[in-house]
Amino acid sequence: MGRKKIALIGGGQIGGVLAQVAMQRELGDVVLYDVVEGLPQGKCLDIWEAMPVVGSDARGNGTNDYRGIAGADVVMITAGIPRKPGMSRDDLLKTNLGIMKTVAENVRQHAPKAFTIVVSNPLDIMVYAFQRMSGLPTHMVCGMAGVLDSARFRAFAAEAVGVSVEDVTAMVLGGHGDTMVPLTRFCTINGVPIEHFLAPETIKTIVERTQQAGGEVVALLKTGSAFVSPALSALEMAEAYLHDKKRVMTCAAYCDGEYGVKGYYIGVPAVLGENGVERIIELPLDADEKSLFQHSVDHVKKMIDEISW
Ligand code: A3D
Repeated sequence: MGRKKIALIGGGQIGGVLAQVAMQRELGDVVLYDVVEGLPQGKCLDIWEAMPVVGSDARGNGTNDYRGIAGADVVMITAGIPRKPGMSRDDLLKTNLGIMKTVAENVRQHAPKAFTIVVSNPLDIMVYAFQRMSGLPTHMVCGMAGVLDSARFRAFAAEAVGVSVEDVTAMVLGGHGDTMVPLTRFCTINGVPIEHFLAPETIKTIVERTQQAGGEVVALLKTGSAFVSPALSALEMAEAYLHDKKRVMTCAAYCDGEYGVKGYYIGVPAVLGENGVERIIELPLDADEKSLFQHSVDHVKKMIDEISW
């Protein structure tokens, strides 16, 4: 029995970290696909040459040929182009939907059994588009956003309380963006509600910082967006699938009536294991949480319904 095969579509900032950490942890052998000639090959060669230092026998291959992803167990998609000067959001969306169509057709052709994790933005649209364009089973396709948003919330909360990040649990639901819903009621320090440790104003500051955390990094970097935290978050999800962990993670999952959402992908807590998204956990949201969640869902639906498919 050989190692698992992990195909990464997009060899940019996130793709590079995904390749490095997946190989370092021996999660599987990596195939890194990108349209830019030499980029995925160069990154993989560099990472592979580092493996003796960290004691990993995982292999990494860069390619510009989709046949390289054949038979992958996991596919992670970060392909896309960032907005260029003078380009409208609509133009960007059109271009990136075009890219997703090619990706979807090739994953369907070469790796139809894979568990696919979409990372490309706008996340909730891209994961919907990938599933729709590939026709792959909805439970085998999901999007990464909630794990990252929750990780950010946990980092800020742990720092404010003065405890280990390991002891903070948090859940951020809804779409990935300004409308995300950090559920403070379900945030605990080793089971003890966060309200026991922090004043309401402090919690509010943490919620707002979480909602704007992506932008905070962009403003500092200036030439790109966060790439280490999204990569590690996506890998947690891949690992839950590959090791059949049954982890409870917030991810953009296909809802078929759960939370009153039918036929769309949205950030909800789900169990990830060998069958992909095995089930969605429905939390008893209170009236305020429900209305914030609904607002987020409506925002995602509106964007999807405006696209001429
Ligand atoms: P970047 O470094 O630009 O990498 C994107 C890669 O996609 C580049 O190497 C391109 O060459 C490649 N690419 C372009 N067209 C194609 C194509 N047709 N087929 C295959 N590859 C192609 O970006 P990044 O790695 O920093 O980010 C990747 C995506 O993730 C972007 O859409 C980001 O907005 C998104 N992102 C999402 C989150 C979430 O939490 C959901 C966080 C951060 C970034």
